[in-house]
Amino acid sequence: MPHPTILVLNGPNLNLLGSREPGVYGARTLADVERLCRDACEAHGCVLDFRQSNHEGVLIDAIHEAGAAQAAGTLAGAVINAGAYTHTSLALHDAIKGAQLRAVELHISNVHAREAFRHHSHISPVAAGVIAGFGVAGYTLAITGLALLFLAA
Ligand code: CA2
Repeated sequence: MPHPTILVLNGPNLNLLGSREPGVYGARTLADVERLCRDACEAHGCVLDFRQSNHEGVLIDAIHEAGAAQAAGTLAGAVINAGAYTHTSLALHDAIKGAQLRAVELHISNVHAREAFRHHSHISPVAAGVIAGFGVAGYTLAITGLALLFLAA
């Protein structure tokens, strides 16, 4: 499949990146992250679809859409930073599983070195891989990992 799409899906509050909590999430904005992702996708011959929503249902719809595109052969998979929904959302777990989406779970911070309520993820059991703690460079790592998984499939 020439130039498959990679979806990078960002959940709640990630639109605030770069404006607050730079000690935890760094100084780069979501627009900066989008540029990083575009470069990483181009390096792997893929096309970026970059999204952010603060609404669980919008994220679920995007996952369903991505699952259908993956089944049709036009999408390699998705990098998902579900934000705090990672720790709460059975609905996102069910959406990824139901859509049979190849997903890499991504966190900017090392969630395991933070509060106990961030140690459990509803996404991990349905993710192909997990990356956490590398700052926004983790998006590049996740895209590389997803491209490798896609090539190996
Ligand atoms: O480390 C990550 O990427 C997280 O997914 C970020 C979520 C957090 O709830 C997860 O436990 C770990 C929070 C995203 C909110 O991002 C902000 C960025 C700047 C200022 C305020 C929030």
